[in-house]
Amino acid sequence: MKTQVAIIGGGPSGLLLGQLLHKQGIDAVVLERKTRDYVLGRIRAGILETGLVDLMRRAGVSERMDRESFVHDGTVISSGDVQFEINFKELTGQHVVVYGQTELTRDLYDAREASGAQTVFNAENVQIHGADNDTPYVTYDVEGNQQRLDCDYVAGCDGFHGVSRKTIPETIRNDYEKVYPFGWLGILSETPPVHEELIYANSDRGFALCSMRNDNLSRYYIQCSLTDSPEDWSDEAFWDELKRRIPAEMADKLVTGPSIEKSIAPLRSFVTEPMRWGRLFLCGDAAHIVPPTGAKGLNTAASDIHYLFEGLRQFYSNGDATGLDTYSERALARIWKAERFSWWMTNLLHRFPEQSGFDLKMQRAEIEFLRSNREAQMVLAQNYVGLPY
Ligand code: RFL
Ligand code: PHB
Repeated sequence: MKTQVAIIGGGPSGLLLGQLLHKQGIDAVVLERKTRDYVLGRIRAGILETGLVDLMRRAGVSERMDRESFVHDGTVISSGDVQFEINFKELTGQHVVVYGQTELTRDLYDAREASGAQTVFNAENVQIHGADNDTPYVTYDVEGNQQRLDCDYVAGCDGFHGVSRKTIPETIRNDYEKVYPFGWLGILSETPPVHEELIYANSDRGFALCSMRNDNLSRYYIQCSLTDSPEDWSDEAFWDELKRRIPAEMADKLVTGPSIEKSIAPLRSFVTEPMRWGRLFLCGDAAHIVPPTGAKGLNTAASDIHYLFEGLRQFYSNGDATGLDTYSERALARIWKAERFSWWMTNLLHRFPEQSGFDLKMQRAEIEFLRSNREAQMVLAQNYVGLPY
């Protein structure tokens, strides 16, 4: 089989790139290790920057998102019983959009199927060959039979545990990593959200986040130990702990119910440089991870796709490879800023095992400064709504 762009991974990065290329008349095949249902079963991001919303519109896949998503003009930060709003609209003129990654991915799969573009599911043992010369190809197994896909370029969109990043020789790759000493225990419940905006809560018992998907679907997280497993937490224990970490006024009006999903995510900051090796380009979680505190994971994946798509579009329209040659540099310039923001928000809001009395005072002073200083709020708001592409 032959295509112009081989896309490894059918998560949001790979599918968005595939759809943008399809609209541009550039042929791409997506190779996904799992099934569509498996990919859609993962509950992940919920907050979209307008840059991602615009890309979905450009890809012609925004109809349901435009109808069913919710605009958020601000977010609440709380510390103990003190709470204040960061008003994005007033501070930056911009907003974010609440629309689940699951829904966005479903829309992209539906559009891909409707367009007849090819997706290979259950593609096992994917290997990238010849990325450092002019004739790259990808091999993979389907039901035990090896297949070969020849291509001009390979887009590595296969997440943190994928094969693409590992294809780049260690002598060329520089990995930067920070692993945090806690995780997030998250639940999804068919209950109305406790507040119309998200609440990021710092408390003596650890961090908590109140988020949502729609009027009757809430997503809540609490900081937990890395040794915990979801089975250790009954729904009742989760709700009790959440209530202790959010302002009393919010805890009093929290509507609880059975969880329909419960999972633990470890927290990590990670970047690999460069994001290009010959004809292989890394995008999204394959190249970088942020702790979810700033809601930047899916959004940084989207900015990578923007830069790569522009590079490919330019190349296929007039043979100009400038955009491809500068991809890694441009993508990384934005990534590092999102890494800094996510790391900063994580440090501001969590309890760390080794935190001294002094460290806690510093954290409180920073939150108090943020509460009372418009410029500090402006910095948070600019980063949260998304830095320009
Ligand atoms: P994905 O979503 O991991 O998709 C990669 C796909 O590649 C497939 N794959 C392979 N296919 C073929 N061959 C191989 N060898 C393969 N290895 C893997 C996988 O099956 C998968 O389908 O990466 P992608 O597309 O780059 O998307 C990244 C986002 O999923 C991720 O950054 C976000 O979910 C992060 N994130 C959040 N981001 C936000 O912007 N806002 C948020 O509010 C937000 N909340 C979150 C999050 C991530 C979380 N977890 C669980 C890590 C909340 C949580 C709890
Ligand atoms: C979510 O709704 O899943 C979510 C929202 C904001 C975050 C992280 C996760 O910072």
